[in-house]
Amino acid sequence: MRIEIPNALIDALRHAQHIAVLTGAGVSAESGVPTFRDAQTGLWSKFNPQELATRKAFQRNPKMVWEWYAYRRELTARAEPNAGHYALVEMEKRVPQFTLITQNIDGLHERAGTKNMIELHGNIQRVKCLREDVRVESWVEDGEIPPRCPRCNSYLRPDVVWFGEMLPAFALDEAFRAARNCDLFFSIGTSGVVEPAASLPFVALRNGAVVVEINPDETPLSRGATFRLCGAAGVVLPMILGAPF
Ligand code: BJW
Repeated sequence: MRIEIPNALIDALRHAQHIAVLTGAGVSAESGVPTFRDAQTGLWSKFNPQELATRKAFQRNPKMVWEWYAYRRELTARAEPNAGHYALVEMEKRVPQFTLITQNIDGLHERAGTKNMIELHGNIQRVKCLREDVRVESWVEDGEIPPRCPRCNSYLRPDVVWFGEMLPAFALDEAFRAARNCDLFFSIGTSGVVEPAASLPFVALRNGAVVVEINPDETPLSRGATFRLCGAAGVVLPMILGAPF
């Protein structure tokens, strides 16, 4: 399918004072990191989230959950940022204010070079203590899985946000502030079904921002977005950055 960047969008980019961008797993798909809900390749076509991405699941079967995250930690550590990640780095350089809000835990935006970034769902490369909820930088590897917190001997867990858990308060406040204050908002590579992140583009719309969706598939946002660019982030974003703004 031929994708065209509408002139009105180029105009909005030219005049934008604050761009906010929400990204989801689709942005990293072209780096080889599986999405969650895509029917054939999504992680949850093979695994049940209730068995793996909840605190209860971890308490029930800590070894299995730890190993699932260890497998994904290695996979994301090997992945490289793609053309979509790099286009967003370039976008940040071209506007007075830029806020990237990501649901991704793979750290690829940071590795690409994005500066002003909010991680809503944590980062898979970090671990924290299950009991005290504080980050842990080092621990003794004595073969026990999961390893134990050196301070309180509780299990260590990945520093990600599971279903039913609160998002980091500061990150969430900043994300909603950016959605309220931006004049141009991009929602890229997210199915838009997981709250509270899914509400951000609607907050931007209500506050008068131009909202652009980049996704090969339809989402709950598609009909309400100002512009819908139906394609892969790694193709569409470089096209946008190639436009004269
Ligand atoms: C491409 C592409 C390409 C493919 N280019 N695009 C209000 C109503 C109902 C329920 C709730 C509510 N508020 C809270 C809830 C409960 C829950 C929730 O939202 N449930 C819904 C599923 C119904 N939310 C929570 O529990 C959150 N906590 C919270 O709100 O606390 C307070 C509270 C608790 C309980 C009740 C009420 C309030 C926490 C959410 C944590 C989400 N955690 C996960 C796992 C992280 C760790 C891990 O990785 O294992 O985060 S779930 C998973 O989904 C992950 C993602 O960040 C998140 C979003 O997924 P994403 O990124 O959108 O990926 P996909 O796969 O869904 O979509 C990919 C898209 O890319 C697709 O559209 C493709 O088409 C597209 N694509 N290739 C561009 N190349």
